[in-house]
Amino acid sequence: MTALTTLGQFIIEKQADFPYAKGELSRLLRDIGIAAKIVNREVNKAGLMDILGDAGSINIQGESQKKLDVFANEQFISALKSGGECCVVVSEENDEYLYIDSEISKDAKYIVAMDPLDGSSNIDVNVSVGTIFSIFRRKSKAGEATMEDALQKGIDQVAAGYIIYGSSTMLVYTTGKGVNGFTLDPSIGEFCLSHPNMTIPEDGYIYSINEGYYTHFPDGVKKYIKYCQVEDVATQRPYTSRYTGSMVADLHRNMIKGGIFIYPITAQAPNGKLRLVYECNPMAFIIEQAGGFASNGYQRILTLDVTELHQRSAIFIGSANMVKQAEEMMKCFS
Ligand code: AHM
Ligand code: MG
Repeated sequence: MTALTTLGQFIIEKQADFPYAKGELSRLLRDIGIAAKIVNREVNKAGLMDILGDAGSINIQGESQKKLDVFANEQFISALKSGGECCVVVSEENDEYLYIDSEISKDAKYIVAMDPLDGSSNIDVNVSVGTIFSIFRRKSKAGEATMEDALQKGIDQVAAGYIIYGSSTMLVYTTGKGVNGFTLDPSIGEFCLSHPNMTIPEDGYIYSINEGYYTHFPDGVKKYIKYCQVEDVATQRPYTSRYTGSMVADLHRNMIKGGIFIYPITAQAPNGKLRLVYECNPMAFIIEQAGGFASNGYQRILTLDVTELHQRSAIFIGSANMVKQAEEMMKCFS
């Protein structure tokens, strides 16, 4: 029997990868892990409690918030506040960035951007949901952090991860030195290393896109979908189509099995639907660290300029060869 490595132990062991670090990033990751367990407990109880339904408020994107979104947002913020390593939180659920103005946090070095509960419309129907997080070092030296601290390019992330609340709950993260996955063992209440050094196959046979919007897609995307559907023995086509409506679940599956996830611009969403800062960038960092690639159809996601907290982007992400091929088809029509 191999010895169990908990998330806490692993984070401490890996601190040696950052010889000049003083343990702040490790503590920050540990704080996120603690909040994830609390959110997991509530997500698991969702069907039992009178917690479903709209909280009654509308977020900046004009979407109604579910109560569990609000709960998850509060839990992560509270863990980050009490941990003291994070000075600014950017969240899908908050219109503005939140500067943590407490004695222990005001000069903290890190910024956290997050989608506390992504795919939350799936909660009502017991389909997997997820949390996505992205971590940056602040640029300003001290005092109140600025908008510039919050609006950093994806390439400047120091860590990113996601939690999938699925048939089992997993936390997957990178600090820029590969990707590792931990499965929550409910009997001991610990995330345990279950997927060391995760890599995504270079080629895949799954495509994930909301084909219901087909008529509203750009021609390059239509061409790629048709390519996926055409029979060809040599390339093992037609590919399989899988789409849950939870980005974390779709990407997690594609990371393990190989595949591409696409949310392009559409006639209704001319800049795409997904948010660059706390959905596309962290997922792009993780997938690239696993050997895959992420693009907006024309440019690497991690190099895109960030001008707004809730900026949207198209995304093509997953197995490197699939994303490159989709990019080629986008070029045909640009
Ligand atoms: P949300 O942040 O409001 O939950 O929206 C993000 C989700 C993604 O998880 C998912 O891939 C996408 O929205 C699904 O959108 P659609 O229903 O338009 O296909
Ligand atoms: Mg989201």
